Amino acid sequence: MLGEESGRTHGATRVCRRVPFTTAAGFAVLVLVSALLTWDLPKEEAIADESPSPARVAAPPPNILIINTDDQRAPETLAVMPKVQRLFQGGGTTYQNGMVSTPLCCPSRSSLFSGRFSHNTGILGNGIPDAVAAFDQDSTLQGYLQDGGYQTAMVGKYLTTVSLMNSPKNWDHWAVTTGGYVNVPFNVNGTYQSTSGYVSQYMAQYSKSFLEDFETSDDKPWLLYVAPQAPHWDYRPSPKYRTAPVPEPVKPPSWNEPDTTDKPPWVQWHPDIAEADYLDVRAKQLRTLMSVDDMTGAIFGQMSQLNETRDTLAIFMSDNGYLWAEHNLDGKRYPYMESTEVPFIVRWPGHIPAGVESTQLVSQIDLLPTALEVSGVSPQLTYPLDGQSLLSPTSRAVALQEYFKSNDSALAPWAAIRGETWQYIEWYDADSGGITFREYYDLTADPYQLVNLLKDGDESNDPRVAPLKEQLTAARICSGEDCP
Ligand SMILES: [Ca+2]
Ligand SMILES: [Ca+2]
Ligand SMILES: [Ca+2]
Ligand SMILES: [Ca+2]
Repeated sequence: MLGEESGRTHGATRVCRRVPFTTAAGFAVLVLVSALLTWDLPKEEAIADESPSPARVAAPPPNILIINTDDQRAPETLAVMPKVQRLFQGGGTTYQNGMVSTPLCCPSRSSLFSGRFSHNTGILGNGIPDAVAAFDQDSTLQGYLQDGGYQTAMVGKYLTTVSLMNSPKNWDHWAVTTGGYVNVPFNVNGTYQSTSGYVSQYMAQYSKSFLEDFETSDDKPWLLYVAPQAPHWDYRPSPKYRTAPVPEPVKPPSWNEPDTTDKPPWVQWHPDIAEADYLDVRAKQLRTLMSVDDMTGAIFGQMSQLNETRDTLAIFMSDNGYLWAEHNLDGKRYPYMESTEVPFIVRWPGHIPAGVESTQLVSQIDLLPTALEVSGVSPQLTYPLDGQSLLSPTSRAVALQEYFKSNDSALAPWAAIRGETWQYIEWYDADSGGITFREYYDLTADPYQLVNLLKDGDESNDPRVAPLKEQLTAARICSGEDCP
C-alpha cells in the first residue's frame, strides 16, 4: 500500500521559528545545484550570484511576487506563454505536482493568503459573504509581511465575492477588480476608477507603477500580488489575440471517458461535452493567457529596469485547474487532476534551482510559510499554519484536498488524499456527511484516472481502504503541524 506514512516529516524546520539559510540542511544543496545551472541573467550578475560570499548570508530579504491566474489548468496551457516559460520554467523550478487544497476561487485564495486549509479558515465555498467578511485579513501573507517591514501591493482579483468598494486591508497600494475583461472598474487605493480597454494592460500598468513607488526606497523589500481575470469564463481574448493560433488539441484517453461505470453516479450522469464547445473554450482560454504572458513580461521588464529581478522570489500559479471534457466534465471543483492541479513554478535566482522539474507535492497553503522563511519575518501567529515552506529540506508524503458544498453549485462535497503516485477520494452526502462513494487511482499505471480500483469489479487490486480512510479522516480536521 502506497503512502501509508502519514503527515509531515520535517517538524524540526517549521517556518514559524525562522531557520537561517546558513543552517538549513537543504540550502547548501540548493546553492550547489543552482550554481551548476543557468538562469536568465546578464553574465556578470550570474557570476556574482554564484560566489558563496558572506554577502549572500547578510543579503536583505527578497521581494516576493505572486502571479495567481484564475482557472488555469496545467501544464499544456503554458505552451502559449513564452515569457512565463523563459522566466519561470527556464529560470525556476516547475512543480509537476503543484495543486490547490480546494479547487474553487474563494476558498483557494483565502487559503493562499492565510496558509490554512478551508476547514480552518471557514471559507468553504463561493457565495458566502458573511464568512468572507469575517476572514481575518491581518493573519495573512500581506498582514504579517507588512507588519514585518515589507511594502505590499495587490493588483486584480482579491477574494472574488468582496464588493469593489470594500478596500482590502494590509496593502500599501491596491488596484482591485471583481472580474471581467473589458472596461473593468477598479478600486485603486480606495478610489473608484473606470477603465476603457482590455484588463491585463491595466493590471500591467498598475503593477509597474506600484513597483516604481516601492523602489523609491530600495532598502525596503516588497510583496506584489497580481491576480488576473484570465482564463476564467467568459474567456474573452484581447483584440490582439482574438484569432491567434493555438496548439493542436491533444485529447487524452479520459476525454469524454468512454466507460464511466467506475465513477460516481453524478459523474456518470454527466452528458458528453460537445467537441465544438471543448474546442471553443480551450482556444479562448489559451488566447486570454497570451495577454497574461504579456503582462508578466511587462512586470519583469519593470523589475529589470529597477534592478530587482535577482532579488525577487517569484511564483506563478493559479487558484484552481479546469477540466476540458476529461471524464465528461468541464470546469473546476472536481477532485480529478485537471481540476486540482495548477501551474506551480517558483524562481529565485541563486536560491531555487533553475530549469528543473520537481515531483514534490506543493500547494497554495505553502506560500505564506515560504514567505515567512525567506523574509525572516517571524510574527506572533494568530493561528497555526497548515502549510510548509517550499524551501523546507523535507517534503510532505501526502497532501489533503477538500471541497465543500458551495452555494453556487449542486456538486456534492468530497475530500481526497494525494500521494505523488496515487489519489484516494471520498464523496459525502451534503446533509449527513456520510460517505457515498470512494475512488482510488494508481497514477503511475493509470495517469488519466480511467480505472477507479475500488469500482472495477476486481477485488484483487483493491487498496486497503481502512488506513486510507483513517488518514483522510484525520487530515480533514487537522491544524498546523498535524496537517499532512
Ligand atoms: Ca478560479
Ligand atoms: Ca529593492
Ligand atoms: Ca473508466
Ligand atoms: Ca478493484
